[in-house]
Amino acid sequence: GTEFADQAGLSRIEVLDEIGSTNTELTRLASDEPDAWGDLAVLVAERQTEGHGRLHRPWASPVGASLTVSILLRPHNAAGRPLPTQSYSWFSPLAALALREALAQIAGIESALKWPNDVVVDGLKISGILAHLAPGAHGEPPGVVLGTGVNVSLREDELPVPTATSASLAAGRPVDRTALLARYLEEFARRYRAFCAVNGNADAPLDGGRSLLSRVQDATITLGRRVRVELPGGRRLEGRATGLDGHGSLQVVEDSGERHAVSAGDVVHLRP
Ligand code: BT5
Repeated sequence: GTEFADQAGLSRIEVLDEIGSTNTELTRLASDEPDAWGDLAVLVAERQTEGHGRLHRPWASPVGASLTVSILLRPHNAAGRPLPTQSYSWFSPLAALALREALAQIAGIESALKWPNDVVVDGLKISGILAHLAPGAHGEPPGVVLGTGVNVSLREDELPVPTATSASLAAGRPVDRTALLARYLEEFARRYRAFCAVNGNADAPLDGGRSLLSRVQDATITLGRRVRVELPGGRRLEGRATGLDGHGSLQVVEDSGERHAVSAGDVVHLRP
């Protein structure tokens, strides 16, 4: 644990046998003991009994077949100043890119991002990511808890919804859960440090390479498609998803020509 944390650049990693929700628990732990977790801490559960997604929707995680992990972030730039909170919307796409890389390396699977927070393989959901604010330490701005659920070795009959798949189903062979977790955390930590180093600027080159915005745009299969978007209040939009703006909002152009920047909602990909 500690050795891996040091090597991956994490401040702490803990594994629990069983918990309701790693997101809820890590938020609680971080507010009870603000100094005990550091700036990039990880909580993993062997068994998660009350996992949730957005809007209190349930997240299913069959025991032994899923990864359920939460990451506490207290983002600071190179000068030690807190990152602007506007940059926080980029943490979940950043995590999705890291998971995509881990799935490619460990399971040989090609995956993509579906806006706003899914990782999909051939259109089927293999992972969902849920970010929310966490209490900041000592009067600092809030941190973020970033939860990831990954379907690692669910069999066909264990899939909770018809739109789901698992890594082992997609790869057609067993996938090592621990190896996938380790690679995910390494890939995440590296990208996250690079993003903090540019002060959370999604347009800035990362590690001398392309910007986070352009990497996320390239990996997101929602872009360029016809979509139906259900907004949080229940209103619906239909049109073409043309891109992401600097906050990670989805730009949608309706047939009438009216443009929208959608910051939250559920997307259905429509046939052209
Ligand atoms: C998400 O929500 O996809 C975010 C899921 C985050 C889960 C992690 S696990 C660790 C941490 N602790 C938590 O309590 N949560 C996080 P959303 O986009 O709202 O999607 C939820 C919907 O996905 C559900 O309504 C189902 O339709 C579907 N779903 C549930 N379980 C699934 C699964 N295992 N695989 C694929 N789809 C699933």
